[in-house]
Amino acid sequence: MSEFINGLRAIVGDRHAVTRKDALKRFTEELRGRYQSDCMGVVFPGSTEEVSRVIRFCAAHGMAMVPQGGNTGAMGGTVSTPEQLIVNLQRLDRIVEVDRVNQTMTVQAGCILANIQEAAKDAGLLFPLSLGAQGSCQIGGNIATNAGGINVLQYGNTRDLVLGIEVVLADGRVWQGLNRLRKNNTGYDLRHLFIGSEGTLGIITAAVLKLFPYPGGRIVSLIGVETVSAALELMVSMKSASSDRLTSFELMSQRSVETAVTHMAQQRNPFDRFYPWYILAVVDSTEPDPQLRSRIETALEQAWTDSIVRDAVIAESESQSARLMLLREDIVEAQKFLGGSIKHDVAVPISCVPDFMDSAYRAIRDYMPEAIPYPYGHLGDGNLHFNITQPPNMDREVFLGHWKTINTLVHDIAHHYHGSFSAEHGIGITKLDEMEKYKSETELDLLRDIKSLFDPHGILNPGKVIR
Ligand code: 2HG
Ligand code: ZN
Repeated sequence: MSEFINGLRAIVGDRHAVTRKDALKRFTEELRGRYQSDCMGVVFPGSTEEVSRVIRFCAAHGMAMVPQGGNTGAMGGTVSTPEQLIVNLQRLDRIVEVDRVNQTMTVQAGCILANIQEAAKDAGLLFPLSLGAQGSCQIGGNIATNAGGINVLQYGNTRDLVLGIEVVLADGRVWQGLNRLRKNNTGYDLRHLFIGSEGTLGIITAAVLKLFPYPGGRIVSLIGVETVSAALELMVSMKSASSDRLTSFELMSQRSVETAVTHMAQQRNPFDRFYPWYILAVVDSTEPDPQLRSRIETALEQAWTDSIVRDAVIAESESQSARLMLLREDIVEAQKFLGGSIKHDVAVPISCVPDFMDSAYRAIRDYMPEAIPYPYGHLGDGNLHFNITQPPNMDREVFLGHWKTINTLVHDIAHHYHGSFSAEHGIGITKLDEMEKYKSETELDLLRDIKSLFDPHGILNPGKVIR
């Protein structure tokens, strides 16, 4: 083994191939603590050329690799075994070019998402991908997992934000697909195979990202409603009042807001009582637009008159906007104060969300009456984190032992509404069973054929996405 490591060191330099157990922890610790992960070492290539040489070297030795960015994924996509090598892209952290006229940015895969957002902002532009882990996740990982976040409603998933990619293939060849064109209709679009492939088809080393005008005007509101159906009525009227400029339309349950207000020091009840559901709505415009603001106010007043809305606040300042937005972040963090939680990331057609919610609440009540649904999510995309927190008197581990059964209840209901068992977080190793259960044999055959075409010896992130 030491001969193997020495071979890697000859490629990347002594300091950039690590095997010390204490130094590996950060790369093998898994976000949700559900899986044991270990590896034979972590290698940090410093260029596309080095990634290519590492892959060739591993291929020659039959060594399986787990590509890794910021290690912030939720589905165990970067979990490794003691025989596998983690290939971490963090040294490829250069913003290569910002093209203000083309409105694109070319970046290396290891760039931290927040740094990309900053670089775009410095050029008066926006890179709209925005999610909780943005301070540490890397764009290569975002692309490999087709990350979602809170701005998908207006700008789409990562898939919609990537014009081109550079990928190192399983045999070490480099596919230079750094396309900067807005239109390029030349046969199969390979880029889309790699986006969302979770490192199973190749290692993404660079990308061309789409940028947008920076929204200098932002109207953030927090709204209390009685039902999810009312929230959807409100969405329709806010879309129209804002001329379809809704950037986020996020749903939070009473339980989640109450928990954040109780446990997070910086949170206060935004209204003088709690409501069954809350919406955080964000409307963006290039410049501050008083007319747009007054149209939003009128829409909210009308919704209040029509008994769709029970209460609403529109932020008066940037700091108030930030405070309202922090509530959405804090409800995720606050879950842990209720003990263990079993997570979901489903999507259903937006009009089916109320029925999905009713059925899912009923199924949980029937299965484990004391368990506490803690749903929230991206209502504007029909993507719900229908999370369940443990009954207060149950042992945490006993509760988490029901993970699979509770997942099945919720995923079956999403499936019934022609939904998805993974709308945002991908597959990793967490959702392998669901792939087999809910996808057709035809689709699974095609997916397996693609995997064996790109990675015939199964050395790229084996055992992830598809068995
Ligand atoms: C979010 O929407 C993230 O905040 C995390 O996708 C969701 O872990 C979760 O439940
Ligand atoms: Zn989410």
